[in-house]
Amino acid sequence: MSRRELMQFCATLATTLGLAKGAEAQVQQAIEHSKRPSVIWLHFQECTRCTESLLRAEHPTLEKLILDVISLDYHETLFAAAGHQFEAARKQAMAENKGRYVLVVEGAIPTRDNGIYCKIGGHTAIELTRECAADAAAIIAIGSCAAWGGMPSTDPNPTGAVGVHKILDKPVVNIPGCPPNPYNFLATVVHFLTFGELPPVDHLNRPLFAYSRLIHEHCERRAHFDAGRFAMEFGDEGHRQGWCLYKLGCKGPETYANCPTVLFGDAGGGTWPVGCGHPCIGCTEEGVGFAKPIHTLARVKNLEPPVTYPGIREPQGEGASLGSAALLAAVAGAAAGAGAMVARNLGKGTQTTEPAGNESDATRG
Ligand code: FSX
Ligand code: SF4
Ligand code: F3S
Repeated sequence: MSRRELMQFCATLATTLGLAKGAEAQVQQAIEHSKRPSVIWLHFQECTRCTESLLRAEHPTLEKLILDVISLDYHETLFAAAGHQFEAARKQAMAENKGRYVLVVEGAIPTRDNGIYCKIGGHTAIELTRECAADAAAIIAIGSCAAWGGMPSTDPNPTGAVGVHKILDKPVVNIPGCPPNPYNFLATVVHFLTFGELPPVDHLNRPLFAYSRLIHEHCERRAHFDAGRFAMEFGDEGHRQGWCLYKLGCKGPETYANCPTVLFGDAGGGTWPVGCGHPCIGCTEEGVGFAKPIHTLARVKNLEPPVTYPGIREPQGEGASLGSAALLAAVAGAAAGAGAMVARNLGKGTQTTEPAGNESDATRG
């Protein structure tokens, strides 16, 4: 990784973690001078999109991540090896890095009938997870499947799928999302590398830097929610105008995640579900994602005004600015796109026209 790329990577992750100004130097110091942590990555009941999502991270790209930041010593999707050679690599990495490696688990663990519904090399997911967790320094459950069961645990849950923490008696950091944002994973690993411990978590063991706010608090359509402007059908005038998707079933008001600020795919502004015109389905949130029908109205948990919009009169030097918008945009490597998106919101007028069929006294949960 070039020096410039490394500095950008450190600044991106320090911002994602919400660290104080100047902390990127500490992150950089840790990455440059620490031994790359060994990472053992297991796959169980899942669709592999968590890995696909990581493959699409641009800051850094995956090969730079593997070669310069971590030592990915076992990964069933990315390894060229197979069979006994492959299993030997896992055993070797575990022995050489005993007590120091990071275990990442992707996918849910089937528990019904002694876990026979997911086996690798003749061992069940339960056995493999417990074996690898025993000498791990830190355990990360990536994706909603690993965090709380996700899609495989959907009623009637035929395989008895559960999250990783249900079968271990060690702490597990959960990074839910289907798929989760790769920068939330990378920032968690870099926090471990820089400070020697995993980041602070909430009551569901999710890192606070990523899951302490509702999507609804940062959504670029929030002004439309507050003004009662809703899309009522896909493709109607309100939908075309980019109005709030609450009445199409958006679960942003009851889902904790940083999707609107970190974005996906390093492809510019608006690249997250709601930004693309689809209601959030609450994929990070147990009891919401894959549990509540997409069209049902969300339970609005918090009606506080969003923090990413300026007040009418901002004291000089505080509040949202194009500068802070650019910083947020840099997190997703989307300076031009997201910066433009926030600039658009800052300059938005107070449109009052209702689309045909919209209700003026809209119910808000
Ligand atoms: Fe699950 Fe990840 Fe969804 Fe898929 O593997 S969280 S089904 S994105 O791939 O575990
Ligand atoms: Fe955004 Fe959904 Fe909240 Fe509307 S309901 S403001 S679309 S998160
Ligand atoms: Fe998932 Fe909603 Fe984010 S569907 S990706 S939590 S916007």
